[in-house]
Amino acid sequence: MAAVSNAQQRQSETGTFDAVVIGAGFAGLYMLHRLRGLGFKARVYEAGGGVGGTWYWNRYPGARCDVESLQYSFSFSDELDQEWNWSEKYSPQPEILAYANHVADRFDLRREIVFDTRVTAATFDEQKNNWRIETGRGDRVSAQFCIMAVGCLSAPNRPAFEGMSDFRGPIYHTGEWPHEGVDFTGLRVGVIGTGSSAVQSIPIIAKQASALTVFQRTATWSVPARNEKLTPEYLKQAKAEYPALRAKARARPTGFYFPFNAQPALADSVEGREWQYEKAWQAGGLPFLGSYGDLLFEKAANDTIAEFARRKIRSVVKDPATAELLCPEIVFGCKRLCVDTDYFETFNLPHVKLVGVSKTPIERFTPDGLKVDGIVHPFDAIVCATGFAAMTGSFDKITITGRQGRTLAEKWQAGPRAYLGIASEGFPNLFMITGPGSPSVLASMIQAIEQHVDWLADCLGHMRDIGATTIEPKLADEDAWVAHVNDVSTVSLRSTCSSWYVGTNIPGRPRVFMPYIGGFPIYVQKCNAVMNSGFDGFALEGSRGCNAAPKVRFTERWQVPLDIEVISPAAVAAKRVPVV
Ligand code: N01
Repeated sequence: MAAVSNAQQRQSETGTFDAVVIGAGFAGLYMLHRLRGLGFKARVYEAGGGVGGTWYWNRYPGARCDVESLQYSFSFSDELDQEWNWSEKYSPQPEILAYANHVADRFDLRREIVFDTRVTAATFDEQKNNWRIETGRGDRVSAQFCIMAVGCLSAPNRPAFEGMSDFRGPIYHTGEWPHEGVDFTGLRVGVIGTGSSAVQSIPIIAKQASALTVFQRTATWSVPARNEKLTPEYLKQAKAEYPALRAKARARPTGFYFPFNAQPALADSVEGREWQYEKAWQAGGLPFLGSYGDLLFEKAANDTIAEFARRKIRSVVKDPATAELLCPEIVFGCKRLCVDTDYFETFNLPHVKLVGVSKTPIERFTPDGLKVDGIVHPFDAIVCATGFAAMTGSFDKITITGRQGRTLAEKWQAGPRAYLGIASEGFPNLFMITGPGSPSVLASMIQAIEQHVDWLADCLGHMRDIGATTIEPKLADEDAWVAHVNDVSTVSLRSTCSSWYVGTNIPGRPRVFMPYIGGFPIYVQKCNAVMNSGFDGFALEGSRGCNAAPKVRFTERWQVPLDIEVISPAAVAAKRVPVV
């Protein structure tokens, strides 16, 4: 069915909805599906021209997910699980986008989605107890509930280098890649950044470019993906076991399943560790971090995996000076671990050069290229693989005004504050799917999204059942949760470096560990407890039966015990940081 707004000339709309959802990525799609199932009148506004969110915008060469496709997918429909066929272990971006489109079509979601429309403002009306939502295309609608499905990594970080407008060639950002693709054949290309987007795109750009220079500020840890095609036999077997795989995934702190060795690294012998690391390195991907249970808690343990990975880099990269520059000094896995295909190998190509910019930052763009340490590097095109204003960047783009005219930006000036990463005091009936303070990016995103949406669907259904007009976190409970999120993060070595997890990739942002690192099942247990207690920590107003037990329609499937074989930061922290 044609979407409401695919016609560029559509009329702006007014009207009233039960819920407005902002964003039509995986979060917005599933939220809409649940709202419709409950009989809520919903509208989704999406800035892009299609569904898919992250996967709509991030079309750079080599873009894939670092969670296996069989797990990076919705789990709410057995039929969907059975009918969709992933072609590769880590399927490429076009296939993930095709999957998002398939979901939109299969569940007939497009009729309520308005594309090419950016929400600019959302304002809470304290008299009417609803939200007024405005878009850049003149829409003025109201809704009892406003649901932010805006994504965690959706607002591109474009560092303001001097002289950018002077550069004569095109400047691309990996997170806003041209839909028609870019042909770098025969061009001199500069890439700024060495995070996941760069690590994936550099080997492919290098195959086209006549010369490629990579500007590296912080050397990155990366593990070979060992990506492979999935055979029909493998898929058949995997699908037969899908429900069990989904259940095992939910019980993991990461929300996805992989082999995990809970033993401490230092309890093993040198030879034992070498064997274990080699085995995991050959298997590839993020599970390499599951080689031992204490790698992200004990620096001495982490040093052993770091030294192994450095040796791997040195064994691949032939030029010793380049190899040393590529060897990270930070804690292994401190920033999001990269997963690559031929990243380090690419630096052996004669036309590929690495320039360190940690001590001598990029000075400026010039008409011909980039100036570093007094030297101009000439380019025909420059790629900024400089990441995102993570977790809160998409909130910043919308003027969100709550009670007494206070904006969310004002409230979050010193860092985001949200109860369970779902809602924020002073902003009744405003919800965040995978917001700051929830596992979000530290879990498999689609599982984290589904759990939030199911919880919200039950919450909204309950509010309707009891006639509640508003729900809003109590300040004391929100403060306690924010403190807990922060406390738990301190037990993880991930809190020790500068990264987008803590917001410091953007100059001037306060340093706050934003995702909840305690572990997915522990977080789910907390959410379930809040719901089962009749929304403990929230104030419900206008209801006929505040204390009524909520009817659980969708959250049932998230009643999962923590996989006790696996060590979670919350479990480690529990000795000194009680789960609130
Ligand atoms: O962004 P990043 P990304 N001068 O922030 C550098 C997910 N993702 O788009 O590290 C010079 O990681 C910056 O340097 P430094 C995934 O969760 C997943 O690559 O700050 N350099 C860094 O090297 C991932 O973590 C997948 O010192 C500058 C780079 O730019 C997240 O998205 C694929 C600079 C930014 O790296 C973000 O990844 C892609 C400056 N002024 C993305 N400013 C998969 O699933 C920034 N940099 C595999």
